Amino acid sequence: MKITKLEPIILHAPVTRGGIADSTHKLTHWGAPGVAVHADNGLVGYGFSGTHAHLPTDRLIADCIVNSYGPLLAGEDPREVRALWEKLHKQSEIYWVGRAGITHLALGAIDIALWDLKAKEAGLPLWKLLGGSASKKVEAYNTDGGWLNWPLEVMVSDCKRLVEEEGYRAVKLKVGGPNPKEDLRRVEAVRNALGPDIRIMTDANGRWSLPQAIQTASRLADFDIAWIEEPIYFDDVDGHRRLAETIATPVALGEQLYTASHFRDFIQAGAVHYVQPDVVRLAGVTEFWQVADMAWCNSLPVAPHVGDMCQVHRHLCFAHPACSLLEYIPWLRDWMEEPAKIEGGHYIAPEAPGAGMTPSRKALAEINRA
Ligand code: 0YR
Ligand code: MG
Repeated sequence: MKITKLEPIILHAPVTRGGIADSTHKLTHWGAPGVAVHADNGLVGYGFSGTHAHLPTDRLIADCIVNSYGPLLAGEDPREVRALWEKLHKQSEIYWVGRAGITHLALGAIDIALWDLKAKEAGLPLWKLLGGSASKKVEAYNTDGGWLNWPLEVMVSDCKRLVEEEGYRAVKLKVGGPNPKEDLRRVEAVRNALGPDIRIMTDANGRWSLPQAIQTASRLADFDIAWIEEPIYFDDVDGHRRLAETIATPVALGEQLYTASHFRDFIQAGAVHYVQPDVVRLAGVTEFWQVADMAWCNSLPVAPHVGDMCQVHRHLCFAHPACSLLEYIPWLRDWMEEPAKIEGGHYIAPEAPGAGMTPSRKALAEINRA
């Protein structure tokens, strides 16, 4: 099997109720800039990054995929994905300008597309190619009921519906709003509505200073929260270490970290409890696996962040021993050939061969080709 052509793709999918916000981000669409990698046997591999649908930036990512990395892939065998990852990763003209950011997101999308081809060629869903089992329990927690711009009553009724009608046993609430007392009121209202047995995660998206985080996270502990996510600025290793040593609630982070060595720094420092790598921010499946192994060796659970809207991560969770809990956000549900499926609060193992990012026919017809 040989790579014949790379085709850029940009997909922008509307988010729930026309717009969501956390303490730091506000968006109306989820962006999926990526690539279709064509092979000489007719198979097509798909891989996408995850963005806030900023078209000029999405074009840079798609352009980097096709024009910076593309020529290095012509004629190569996509089944040699780890060797190709290494070849692209050590391309000095490219990493000279970016060992994180656009070039890294581009590499991630390519790596996913190559794993997709490898799995399609083998006729296997990626989780099976990676040695996983469909009988493994992969629990889903839902983030889509807890946005910071949902009025309190809407948030409470959404969370109740997710638990009582859809079967989730865990939901995530955004905190880090302008008034910390309001954060506490919102979490308390959801705790009272859901009762003591449902797990509630909280996510401040990097908003707080260290003293704010110590104060508010300590008070959130009254509502028995499962973790506090990104309490302070994303890159602050020592701040998270000090926080983790100070508060009783576990610290979760990783969605903004680009590289395995970045994760190594947080893990070695004792600055993270729940490790949240994202296959679309790391350089794909290949680097995700490096991080998950590292977490596993340090007795830390991996609960991936779903910049891929869980399409690829569900495969990884059925295969990697560190992963048994996975976020769920539904924004690509209407665009994928085999959207993520959850029953009774657990992921169903996908059946189609590949890595899970093949757009539906309808989506392909509508997609804005970059
Ligand atoms: C905006 N999940 C997150 C939104 C989400 C963000 O990017 O999707 O809140 O990525 O923090 O844990
Ligand atoms: Mg988060």
